[in-house]
Amino acid sequence: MDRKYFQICLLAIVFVGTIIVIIVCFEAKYGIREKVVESPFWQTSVVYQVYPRSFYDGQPDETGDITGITSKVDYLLELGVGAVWLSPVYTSPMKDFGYDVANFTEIDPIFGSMADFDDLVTTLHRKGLKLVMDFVPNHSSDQHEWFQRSVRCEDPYTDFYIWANSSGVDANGTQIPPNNWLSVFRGSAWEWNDERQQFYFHQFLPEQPDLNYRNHLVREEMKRVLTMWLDRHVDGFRIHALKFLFEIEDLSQNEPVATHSGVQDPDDYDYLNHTYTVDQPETLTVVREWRQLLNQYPDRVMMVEVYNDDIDAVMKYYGNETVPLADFPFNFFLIDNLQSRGDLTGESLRYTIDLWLDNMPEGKWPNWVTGNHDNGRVASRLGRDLVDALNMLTLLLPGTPVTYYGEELGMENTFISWDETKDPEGCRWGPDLYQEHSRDPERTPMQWDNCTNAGFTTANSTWLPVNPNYKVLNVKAQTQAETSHLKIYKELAVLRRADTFSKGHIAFPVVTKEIFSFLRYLEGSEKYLLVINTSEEELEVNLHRHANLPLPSSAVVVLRSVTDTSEKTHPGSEVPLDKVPLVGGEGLLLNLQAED
Ligand SMILES: *[C@@H]1O[C@H](CO)[C@@H](O)[C@H](O)[C@H]1NC(C)=O
Ligand SMILES: *[C@@H]1O[C@H](CO)[C@@H](O)[C@H](O)[C@H]1NC(C)=O
Ligand SMILES: *[C@@H]1O[C@H](CO)[C@@H](O)[C@H](O)[C@H]1NC(C)=O
Ligand SMILES: *[C@@H]1O[C@H](CO)[C@@H](O)[C@H](O)[C@H]1NC(C)=O
Ligand SMILES: *[C@@H]1O[C@H](CO)[C@@H](O)[C@H](O)[C@H]1NC(C)=O
Ligand SMILES: CC(=O)N[C@H]1CO[C@H](CO)[C@@H](O)[C@@H]1O
Ligand SMILES: [Ca+2]
Ligand SMILES: [Ca+2]
Repeated sequence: MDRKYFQICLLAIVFVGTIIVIIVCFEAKYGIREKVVESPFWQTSVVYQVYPRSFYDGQPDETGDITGITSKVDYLLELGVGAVWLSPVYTSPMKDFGYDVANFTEIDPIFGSMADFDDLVTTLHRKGLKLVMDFVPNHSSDQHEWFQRSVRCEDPYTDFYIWANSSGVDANGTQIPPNNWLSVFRGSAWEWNDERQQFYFHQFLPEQPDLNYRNHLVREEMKRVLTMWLDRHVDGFRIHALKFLFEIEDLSQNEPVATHSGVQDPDDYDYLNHTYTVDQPETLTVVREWRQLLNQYPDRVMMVEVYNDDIDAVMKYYGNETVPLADFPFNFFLIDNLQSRGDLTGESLRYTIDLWLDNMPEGKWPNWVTGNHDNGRVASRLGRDLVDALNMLTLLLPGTPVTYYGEELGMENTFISWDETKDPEGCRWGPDLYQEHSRDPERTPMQWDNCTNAGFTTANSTWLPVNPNYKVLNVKAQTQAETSHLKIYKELAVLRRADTFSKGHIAFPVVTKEIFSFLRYLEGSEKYLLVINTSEEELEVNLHRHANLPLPSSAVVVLRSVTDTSEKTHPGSEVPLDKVPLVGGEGLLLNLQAED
């Protein structure tokens, strides 16, 4: 080869190489800066709650476990969710199914080992999914070593829990508690301990003594717990029963009787007005400490569980621009305000959605919850016909949807006989009343296929009975069907990544008793209209007649509920907006094309 030609080639290669190096360096320096402004994962992901006892029994013994979840990661990936929130897997005597933790830094053998846990985290991360742990700070199990040592007054554990002297003995020689405070699960919140000769306080079961957050050593220990999991690469925490963290310091104060509750039974939790035992201002100080701890790690989430009818009390947990606290407190209003079909109208949906959006502090991020391990299944609470509409609603509203396992299939409450009842809250109410209180019906095994035990386990039985409808209602059947709740859910999970949904605005063009609708739009992007028929009747709606903003004359169907089989609303067909046919409970997603 010509020597000169060779030199030119070499020069050209060096030149191109240099350019590439410059580009790579530039990308490394400024590309990272660009990533900082990317949305955090918890804003772009659907959060999917896995109740580990009931998801999949990988090591078959009737109860689901961590290897079971790991073996189903591909299912989660195909479903399109971005983060798994794992209900507690910590060492526990299971008096409250894991919400009574005996060791906050250890995995209970029923769920597997720490190696299994690490494997789950690695597998999820490899597939681009996140893992959020349940953190249960208010109380430990009475089997926790701290409590055992506190009973024996061994320092520094003596004041790790809330201890108080008896205020005397009654005629029968029974110790009288220091005040009238009640447990959420009925009766006095004080339990006498013979060994220490004092009462200890428990907001929940006697086997769940409350930790004493007025003791800074407790706060330090719990921060060590968080750090340990963060160092194990978990992507954040869902914080359990947060409003119960602090009680007032003066234990001689009785709580006042609730004036308007209508409750006559003095052992019922709702008999008292809990002014001294929930939502104390000190709780926010501790949440602030946890926030600061999480901020030392990149892209971690803090979601908090605060049940309260008072929206302002809930919003406080967001903090504000200067003092950020949780990324979000769970929005339970879609559950609380819509307890049964009778509560559901276009107007009540609008009210409930506005309640959150209008009260949320500036710059914060909304979230939408329709079910969890403490509330009945959507299909049973509101109606089977509404399953798709509610998934459309939560996945397409601005904010983060939180889906309880099985809701993508429209799983239903399972009847559980008194003999089979496991939930302590159900058990405490006795055979006549347990059905109103037990949370077992919504905790039954995930329905994978139509094999024995719904394909949940190869063991002979399951810890809670499988819903008998599993033969037709299961993942396999819904994957094979032409249309199904599962298929709609998957399409929604993809669709919501579009700019219109992730960044767009919202408007509510038509809201009547029967009809709820919202519009999602963004300049330069597709415009979508979700229309929901909240009634049980088939309707033909003239959207123009009720619209509070201009709508085009027709729109194209993107998705519809499985219950709608009409030719007119087949996906891809054009529907005139003055004649929109909807079956009862239907959700219809339309693409509004620009008017010519
Ligand atoms: C919790 O478990 C870990 C790991 O087994 C152990 O090292 C630790 O001492 C336990 N902590 C308590 C307080 O029992
Ligand atoms: C509780 O009772 C013990 C023994 O009677 C007494 O020494 C202690 O001071 C009392 N504690 C409080 C807070 O009253
Ligand atoms: C004392 O015991 C009797 C019999 O168990 C019971 O009926 C009564 O209510 C008890 N008295 C008090 C003050 O608890
Ligand atoms: C509880 O007390 C507060 C004032 O401390 C009052 O505003 C509220 O209405 C009371 N709630 C009930 C249910 O009695
Ligand atoms: C933010 O919250 C903190 C703590 O509650 C409070 O001190 C501060 O005034 C608030 N700032 C604004 C701008 O509301
Ligand atoms: C709604 C509610 O109170 N949920 C939980 C509160 O905490 C107890 C004790 O850990 C749980 O049993 C409940 O599920
Ligand atoms: Ca198992
Ligand atoms: Ca507490």
